[in-house]
Amino acid sequence: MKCEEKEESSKAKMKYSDIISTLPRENGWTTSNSLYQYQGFWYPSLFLESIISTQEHFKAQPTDLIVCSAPKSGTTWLKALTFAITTRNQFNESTNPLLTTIPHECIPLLEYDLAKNPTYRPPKLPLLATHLPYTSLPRSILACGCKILYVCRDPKDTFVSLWHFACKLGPKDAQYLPLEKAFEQFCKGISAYGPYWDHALGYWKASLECPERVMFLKYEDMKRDTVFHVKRLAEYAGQPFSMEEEMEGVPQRITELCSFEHMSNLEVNKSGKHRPNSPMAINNSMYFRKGIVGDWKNHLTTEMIELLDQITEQKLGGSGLTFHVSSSP
Ligand code: PAP
Repeated sequence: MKCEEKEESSKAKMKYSDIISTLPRENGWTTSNSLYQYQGFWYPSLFLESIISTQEHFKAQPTDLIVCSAPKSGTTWLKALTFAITTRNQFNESTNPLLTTIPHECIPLLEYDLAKNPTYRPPKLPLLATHLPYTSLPRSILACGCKILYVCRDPKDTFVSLWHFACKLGPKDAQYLPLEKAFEQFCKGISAYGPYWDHALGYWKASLECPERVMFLKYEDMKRDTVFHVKRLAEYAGQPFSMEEEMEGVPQRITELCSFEHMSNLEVNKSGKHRPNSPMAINNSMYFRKGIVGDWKNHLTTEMIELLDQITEQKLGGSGLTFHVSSSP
C-alpha cells in the first residue's frame, strides 16, 4: 500500500471507530462478540466497519444481481442455485466449482469480501451477496437499477438455525447464550442483522413496489417445488432455460446439484473452511445442519411458538407477507 493510501485507510478507520463508539451496544450471542445498533439494525462488531465502508464505497453496476438475505434464511442454498443457473454454460457436471468450493466462496459478500476492494467482480459472474437490510443497501444498488433477489424463511426456523450456528461459532472456550436467552433477544430484534421481521419487510415492500427489480422468495416455497423456482430464477436472471435444456432436464439437474443432501455430503462442505486464516474462519459444515422446514418443533416450547407467531403477526400483519406453515407442534 502506498503512503497516501495508508494514511487514507487509517483516517477512515478512525472515522468508523468514532461512529461505532456512539452506537447502542448489546451482548452478542457468544461472549466473544457484541452487537451494535446502526441504522435501526443490529450488527456483529466484526462486520460493522466494513459495512459502513461498503455503504460509502461500493459502486453497483446495472448488470449486477445481488443475492440478499438475513442470516440463516437460505443464503447458502440461494447462492448455490443462482451460481449454478448463471454459470451453466461455463461448466459441465464434473467441472462445476460448487463440487469443490462452498457457495460462499463462489459469490462474494459485499460487506466483507468487497469492503477492501469495492470494484471487484468475480470473473464472468453477475452475482454478489449481502445480508444488509434494504434500507441500508449502498445507495448505488438502488440508483443503478440492478436486480435484487431476496430469500426469507419462517422466523421460527431462522431463529433455531441462528442459535445452533451461534453455539458453534467462536473460540472453544466461548460461552453461549442458552436457547431461552437467545430467544428473548431474537424477539426483541437483537440478533445479527435483526430485527428479523424488519429485514424481511423492507425487501417485501420493495418487491411489491418494484417486482421487476426485487424478487422475493420464501425458503418454504423453494423446498416445496425447487424445480419451479429454479426456472423462475433463471428467467429473472435473464437466462431462461431453452426448450432443449428443459427437455434435457437441466433445471432438475441444477436442483439436484444444489440440494441439501448433495451439497452437505460433498467433501469440501464436510471438512473445508470458509475464510481460513481470518478472524472470520468458519468450518463449512456449519452452513449445513438439517436443511428442513419445521425443525422449530423440536426446539421451541408451546409458549415460545405462540409468542413468535404473535410477534410475526404484529410485525407483518396487513403487509401480505405470511408463512404458511402450521404452528401446531
Ligand atoms: P448464512 O446466512 O450464514 O449463509 P444460510 O445458508 O442462510 O446461512 O442458513 C443456513 C441454513 O440453510 C441451515 O438451516 P438449518 O440450520 O435449519 O439446517 C442449513 O442447513 C440450510 N441449508 C444450507 N444449504 C442448504 C441447501 N442446499 N438446501 C436447503 N437448505 C440448506
